[in-house]
Amino acid sequence: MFEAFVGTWKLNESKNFDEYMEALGVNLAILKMGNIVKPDLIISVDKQGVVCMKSQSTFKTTEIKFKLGEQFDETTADDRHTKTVMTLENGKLIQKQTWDGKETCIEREITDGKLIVKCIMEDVVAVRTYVKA
Ligand code: ACD
Repeated sequence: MFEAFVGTWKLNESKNFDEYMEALGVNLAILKMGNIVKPDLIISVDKQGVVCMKSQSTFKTTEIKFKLGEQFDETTADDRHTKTVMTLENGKLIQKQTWDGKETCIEREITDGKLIVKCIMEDVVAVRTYVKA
């Protein structure tokens, strides 16, 4: 089931991402970059079940490695230091990040061959659509 996520994806569309970054408390300079940048998302998995998720752009590149269900330390593109856990629920890859008593959730699912990314912080939802490179 996870295999559907594997590959190289390009950002194609982004809705409400500025509001999401604002809700996270991202500073204005970074927020402006976040609005412009169109990252590639490269997802792979090795034989041991370790998933690598790399978000690559001219502005910033981040990489996380994790096993489903196992908490790890993440440093995000906007430099939050979070405790993160990834799970697969009904075909959705769910990323829960907690830091400073706050929580955000990033849900990824494949719909019509596209990778739909929903970024949720309290009542704010951003939707970003990636297509296969
Ligand atoms: C995606 C969305 C995943 C969102 C996760 C974290 C981003 C949070 C804040 C953005 C901060 C800085 C962004 C500036 C440029 C980096 C490139 C965008 C990062 C996804 O995976 O699409």
